[in-house]
Amino acid sequence: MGEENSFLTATYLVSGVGDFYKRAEKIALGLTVGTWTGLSMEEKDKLIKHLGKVEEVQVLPGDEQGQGKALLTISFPVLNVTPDFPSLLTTIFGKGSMDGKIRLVDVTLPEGLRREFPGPKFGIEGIRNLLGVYDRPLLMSIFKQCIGLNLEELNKEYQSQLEGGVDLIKDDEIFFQDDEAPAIQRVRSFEEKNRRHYEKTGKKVLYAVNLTGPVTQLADQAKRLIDAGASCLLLNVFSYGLDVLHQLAADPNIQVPLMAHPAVAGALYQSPDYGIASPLLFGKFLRWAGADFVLYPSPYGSVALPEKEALQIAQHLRQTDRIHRDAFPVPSAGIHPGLTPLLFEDFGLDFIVNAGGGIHGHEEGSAAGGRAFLHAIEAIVSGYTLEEASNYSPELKQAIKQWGVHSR
Ligand code: 1AE
Repeated sequence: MGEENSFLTATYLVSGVGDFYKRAEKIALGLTVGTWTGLSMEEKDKLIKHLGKVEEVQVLPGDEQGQGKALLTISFPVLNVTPDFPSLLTTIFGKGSMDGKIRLVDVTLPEGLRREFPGPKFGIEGIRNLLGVYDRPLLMSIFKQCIGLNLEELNKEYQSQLEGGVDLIKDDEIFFQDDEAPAIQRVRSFEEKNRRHYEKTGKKVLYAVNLTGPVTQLADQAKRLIDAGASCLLLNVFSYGLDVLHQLAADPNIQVPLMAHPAVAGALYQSPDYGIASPLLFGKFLRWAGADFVLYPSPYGSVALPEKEALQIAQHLRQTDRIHRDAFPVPSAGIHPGLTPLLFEDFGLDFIVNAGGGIHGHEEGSAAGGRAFLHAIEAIVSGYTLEEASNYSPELKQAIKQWGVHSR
């Protein structure tokens, strides 16, 4: 990297007994130039510019088991890293991630280093321009029944999702290469449907096809899908690693939006004492890596995140800075139309309402499920309640009957 006198910082939440300042010094030394044995003075002098430094030790109230807690902030010379996630993560949270109760809660990068990460190619404005929708949260439908279906059956499902009036349709993340309906054929077929839908209704729709396969073939597969007409790519980013998203986002031949799915991320963020905090993982890291859309658990529904964390993620993704475009928060899982008022209250205009079961589980079918959501969203942004809107929308009325309306 070669940025002399420039530092990145990492903040850790640690728990345990003992001297937290000493623990911070051990991290600063152990993750940079030192180890558990001493080094010669001569080497120390030479290596001083690579040494980590304790910036802050903030002792927090301990827990009921008598364990103390503290936030430790360490600065690392930018000289120590190359501008990629493998180097960054190994430096700040490599071996140290296994050293007792320690959780990485925040990272700040100096501007020069941050610029080396691609960030989203489209951002919120770019996506809205692609879709021509500016005045409401977007609506995305998730394919639910897909494994084991042939192309004809999937075509029918796609068509009914389109007819529901959604803005985006995404593959389920568990849908991999499938002989009955290979990704290339799905793209050709669904994008043709998108084209016809646009001719008929004037409405544009993006299809996020699941980008899967061995990592060494991923960029080529992405290009094949784009050549076949793909308008958006879905990536199980945590199964592959953040650098894979980074490389796709930085690839000049990949000029479609990238959607990051959170599969496997629970193993990284769920523990209060270990792993990586969700606002950092989904908010900062995925934006730096280049996701235009970030799916993550909403504060409500079947797989939930604490509200504060879900809002912090959205804040990181939508922060305006001169370096990276913003990205769409997609708080997901177990979403149904009766949750739209709460979601709108929390996330405002620039987020995506994303649903699988809440669309396909509608008693009148998936098209009605989509319309119920759309009517709910349109009502809420116009200042109506769902109950009021349901007088004009039988689809919404039915959805409310099935799942209710949620308030705080
Ligand atoms: C947090 C990810 C949500 C997701 O991937 C998914 O498939 C949700 O489905 P539903 O809406 O819960 O049926």
